[in-house]
Amino acid sequence: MITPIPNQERTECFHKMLMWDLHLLELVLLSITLKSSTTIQEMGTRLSTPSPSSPDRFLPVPEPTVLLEPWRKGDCGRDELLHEVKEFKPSTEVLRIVLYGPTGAGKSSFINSVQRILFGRNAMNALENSTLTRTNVTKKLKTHKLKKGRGEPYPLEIVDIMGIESTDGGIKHEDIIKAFEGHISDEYIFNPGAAITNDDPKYKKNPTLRDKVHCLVCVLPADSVSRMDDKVFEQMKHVRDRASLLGIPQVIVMTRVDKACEMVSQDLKKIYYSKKIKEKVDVCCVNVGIPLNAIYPVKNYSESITQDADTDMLLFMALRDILNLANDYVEHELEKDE
Ligand SMILES: Nc1nc2c(ncn2[C@@H]2O[C@H](COP(=O)(O)OP(=O)(O)O)[C@@H](O)[C@H]2O)c(=O)[nH]1
Ligand SMILES: [Mg+2]
Repeated sequence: MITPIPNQERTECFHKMLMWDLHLLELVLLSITLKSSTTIQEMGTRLSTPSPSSPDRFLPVPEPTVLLEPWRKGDCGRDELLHEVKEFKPSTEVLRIVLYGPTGAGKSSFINSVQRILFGRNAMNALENSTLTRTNVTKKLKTHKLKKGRGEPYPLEIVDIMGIESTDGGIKHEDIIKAFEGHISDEYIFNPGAAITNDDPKYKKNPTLRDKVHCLVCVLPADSVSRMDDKVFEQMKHVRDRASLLGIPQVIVMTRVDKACEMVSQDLKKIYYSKKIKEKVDVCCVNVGIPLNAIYPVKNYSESITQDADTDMLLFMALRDILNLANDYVEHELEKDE
């Protein structure tokens, strides 16, 4: 004889079956979604949008690495930029900028890269340090006078200085300030133990506008900026505060983007679609306190010897804005004197 199942048990059993069916349906739907996703971009977006019944109970949800909208848009083509930069005529004889940032950030490489885009061929100017042996680490103030062709001077000087370190082995922020105020002469060897004093033979007591720096460029490496010691940011804050007080324009050049994002390393054109690069730009923005529109991600010409249009574009964009900002500052200072 068959004993009838009590009503309550029958309802529970029905519920369990219904739940299993629902789970099965979720899995089927998820697999259809994945199959019909045509690009990594779509796939990332679909996966990261949890459904009300949350399929992420079954699969880990990967973060999308590609943005649907670029975080920045290019404003003109390479030829236009090249022309604008090469024919730039400042309101003074020569513009002067200084690069500061941690050792190994790519300051010397940036100088070489800028010289290279102006020349249109490989050019060696500043000695880059070897990451393996840490040789050629910049220890003195060196002014690099740029050229736009053989024997043809370009109206820009880039001052390279010793790097900031989290230990006491790097440049003191007081020295960076003295350098951009124009007090330190070329070839001065920095002493990590003590800042320059007024009676040093390399100390200029009354610097002119020609000696002063017209734009401050903080150079940060995209691949390690998130792990940088707070002490480095603290030193930079002192520099920034003094420069802001004097009204000197400030930008960040974020180097080594190819080391920070695999997609960008494969194709530099995708830089403004890279979520990773955008995150690094945000870290720079928050930790140094410089607005997003004054941060320029670049890839330096450090490994390759052949010219590349995408590498050029990023460098040209940074250079064009630095030149314009530096010139605005010079004009403002000249107006004050009138
Ligand atoms: N892959 C890559 N390497 C870079 C880039 N910029 C600089 N480097 C390398 O990083 C190391 C440090 O660069 P360097 O210019 O000497 O740094 P500095 O101490 O700030 O002057 C060198 O080995 C460079 O070749 C970049 O954009 N991409
Ligand atoms: Mg250097």
